Amino acid sequence: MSKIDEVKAGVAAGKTKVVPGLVQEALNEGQAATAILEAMVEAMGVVGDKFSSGEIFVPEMLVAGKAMQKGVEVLKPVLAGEGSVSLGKCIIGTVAGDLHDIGKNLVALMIGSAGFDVIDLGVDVPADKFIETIKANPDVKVVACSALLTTTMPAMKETVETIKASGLTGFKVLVGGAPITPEFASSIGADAYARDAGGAAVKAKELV
Ligand code: B1M
Repeated sequence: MSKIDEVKAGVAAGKTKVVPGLVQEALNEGQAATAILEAMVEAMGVVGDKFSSGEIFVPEMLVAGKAMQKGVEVLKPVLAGEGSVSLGKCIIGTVAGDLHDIGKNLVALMIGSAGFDVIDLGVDVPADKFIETIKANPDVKVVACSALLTTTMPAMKETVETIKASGLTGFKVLVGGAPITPEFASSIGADAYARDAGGAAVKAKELV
């Protein structure tokens, strides 16, 4: 089994203590950080499929998520890059009712490494919290909202609509997450949609 496959298997099995070492070994072997990250994302896909088919349950999904987060910690310095330019502030959060943050954290990491100062509001962020933070940071350039559940898509809609109706200006709203489509993004009035973390960083740069 290749080191990358070992990382993938370790994440899928939720081996939080082993994964960081495997990720470091894969880096030492000369594997690209992006390839290692891709393997971990694939592992989460496997975990999701097993959850859907009733083979595993929430605790296994949770521990796999933790293993991935531990692996990402090792990759962070490599993925983050120099970050010497400043493109302004980006406020990011996972919308109300949604506790998924692995993808949002990757988006924050990539947007940060693209040169933005990231203000991460975490998960389960109500629309009012976005508004309050925008008011406290009137120079914000991008407001980024993530949602991972079909059931929290309405919360994303409410968030974007509340932000747009607030009259606050000077920034663009970027949305994304597994169930979000470009059509949904434009239907709720978002300024931009990105499919993945790398795409979010590219889009955020285009928006300023
Ligand atoms: Co949850 N979960 N989960 N879960 N979970 C999913 C999302 C699910 C698809 C699994 C499945 O059924 N196959 C399913 C949703 C189904 C649906 O909505 N139709 C699901 C469910 C049902 C649930 C619960 C309801 C389960 C339950 O309790 N019965 C529950 C909900 C809790 C809540 O939020 N209120 C729940 C809970 C959890 C855990 C807490 C156990 C854990 C999360 C841990 C954490 O995040 N800290 C968890 C996990 C780990 C998953 C899966 C397995 C993995 C998610 C993940 O981290 N993927 C997931 C299955 C899957 O994804 N295949 C699943 C890796 C990550 C890098 O990808 O998050 O997609 P992703 O992010 C990508 C893109 O989406 C995009 O870029 C990222 C990186 O490239 N992106 C953006 C994300 N945000 C963006 C923002 C942008 C742009 C791009 O711009 C701003």
